[in-house]
Amino acid sequence: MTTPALLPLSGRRLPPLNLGASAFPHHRATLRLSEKFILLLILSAFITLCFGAFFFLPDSSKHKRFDLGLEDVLIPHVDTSKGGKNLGGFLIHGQGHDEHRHREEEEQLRNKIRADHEKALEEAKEKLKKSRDEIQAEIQTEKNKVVQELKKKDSKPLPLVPLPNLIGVNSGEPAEPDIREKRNKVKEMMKHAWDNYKQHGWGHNELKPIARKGHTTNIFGNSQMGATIVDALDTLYIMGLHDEFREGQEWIDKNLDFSVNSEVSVFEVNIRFIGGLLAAYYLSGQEVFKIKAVQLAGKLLPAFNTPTGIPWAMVNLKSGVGRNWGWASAGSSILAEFGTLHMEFVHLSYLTGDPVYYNKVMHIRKLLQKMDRPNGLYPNYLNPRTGRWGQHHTSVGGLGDSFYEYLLKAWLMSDRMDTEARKMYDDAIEAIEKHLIRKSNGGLTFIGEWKNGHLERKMGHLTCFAGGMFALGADGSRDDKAGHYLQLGAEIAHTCHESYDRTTLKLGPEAFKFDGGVEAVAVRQNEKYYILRPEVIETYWYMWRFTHDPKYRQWGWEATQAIDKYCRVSGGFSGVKDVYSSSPTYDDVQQSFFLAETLKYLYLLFSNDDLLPLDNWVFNTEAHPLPVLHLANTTLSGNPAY
Ligand code: DMJ
Repeated sequence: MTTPALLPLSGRRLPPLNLGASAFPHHRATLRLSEKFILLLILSAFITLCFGAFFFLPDSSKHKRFDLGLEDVLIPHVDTSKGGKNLGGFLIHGQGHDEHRHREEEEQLRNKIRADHEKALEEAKEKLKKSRDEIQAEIQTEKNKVVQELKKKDSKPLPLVPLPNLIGVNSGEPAEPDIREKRNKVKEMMKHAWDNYKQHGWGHNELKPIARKGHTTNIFGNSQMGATIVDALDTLYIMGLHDEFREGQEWIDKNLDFSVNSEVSVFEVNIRFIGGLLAAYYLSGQEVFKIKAVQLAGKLLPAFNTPTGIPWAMVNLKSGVGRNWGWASAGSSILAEFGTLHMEFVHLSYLTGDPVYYNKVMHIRKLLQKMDRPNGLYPNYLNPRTGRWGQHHTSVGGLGDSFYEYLLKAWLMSDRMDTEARKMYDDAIEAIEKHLIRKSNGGLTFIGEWKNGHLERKMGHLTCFAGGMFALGADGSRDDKAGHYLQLGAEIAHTCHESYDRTTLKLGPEAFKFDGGVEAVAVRQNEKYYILRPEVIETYWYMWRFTHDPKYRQWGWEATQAIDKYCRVSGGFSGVKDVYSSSPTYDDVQQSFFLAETLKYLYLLFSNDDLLPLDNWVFNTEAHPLPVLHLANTTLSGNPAY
């Protein structure tokens, strides 16, 4: 006979105990009694084992409690000093009734835990039966729910503030038929750019007009944030393209989402998105734009968490982690980037009643004010950890440009109350005139760049905006030098026009030299491109507004025709790689600033001055008009003394 293998309670399997004949082969007759005895012995050993197990096994309730992480739930107030006994992890007060009640509660709780546990197991089993796609769809639905909840939370109404007096939101239709015709041509170009973006790149940041698909660059991160839609909105509105404006509004309302894991440029997002949304809000009065602008601004704020308060160049919209461009001198932030936030941030504080935005940009200004400046010039690089300048490179073009522009515009936008900004502008312009502005041998005024102690006689297309800036700042200038600055603006406009006129395509190169017999011409191959930039046309427009000299409209028309002839393709508008070549090749990018700025400035150039008058509107650096704020009685800093 073979007894079944005995399984000990510990779970360790013992070898089978063979108690049959084969175990005691020579004692069959005499073993009968001892066989019984052995069986009795085994039985009693088994019973002893069972008893032992009953008394000495660990308290399972303890295991449950820790395994499920319910310590806090099960013993909410363990205080043995008050005469209670802590039995097996549960606090029992006194004896008898209390003890009984606690046992019942304990039992109920256990049952509930068991039931929850089983339910979770069942759900997990059910989940495992589902296909990967089904599980992913469920996860997505859950995610969407969370996003919707967050959206609801974020869309809470902002405080009502009186809208500034909005003057000059009208058609601006010129009386002269030939000017009207030119303006209509610009409007038609806008329609061509928009329609193709809509057809081939809708929702993407930009359009590739040749490949006919969406395009993006690292400044917008890796998400489809519809940069062209946001950047183009106010141009559509000003041109009276209201159906297109509504399409854009609808997309923004339904799709523009900033809770994305995407690293964006703080500066670019501020000037294109926040500026674009604020302008669309002021022009149309549609709340959605204001709400989106404020949501986005909240996502940029973590970029300011640096030891100095000088923001990082880039921020991840989801994690809030910031960093600087790898190419920037010694980990620096860029002057034109952290110095081009003021206009939008002042408006954000105005519209929300929250001083946080205003305080951030005023902090930057105060810090810059305190710093030593070599020759009175602001270097383009500043380290946000140490607060020290990086490489001593000063430019009114790339890396520096819009910092100066925003000092002037901060003053204008404050209804000329922000005299501190005006003073900083005046000081900076004086130093720039002294150290960077020169006349070429051929009599062209140009603005060079200061690099480690010497002047580079090269001017960028970007620098050409300065003609308009000098004209805009002429009124109110120190020592009443208005005439001088208007003249300087005219000279820069002339030089920049020459840079266009001396090319084959009549479009301006990215950078041009005044050196070694060369005047206003690009020398290096990688400086010969034109990427639909607005700065030269921007200066023509300001000069037109301040002088009404017809040559500015003429120059603007030359540029319009050149763009239409050489940059237009059937899928939109593209930049060209060489403005000196009669058979140019395309870069296949329709930049969002082409719709925001280039076409807007052209349209305004052929409109009446009462459309967005410069006494009431200030254009941000991406050509988004923001109204002048009459701040005399308004507190932006949270300090009533402001
Ligand atoms: C625009 O995005 C803005 O004008 C910015 O200030 C500098 N350059 C581009 C267009 O060239």
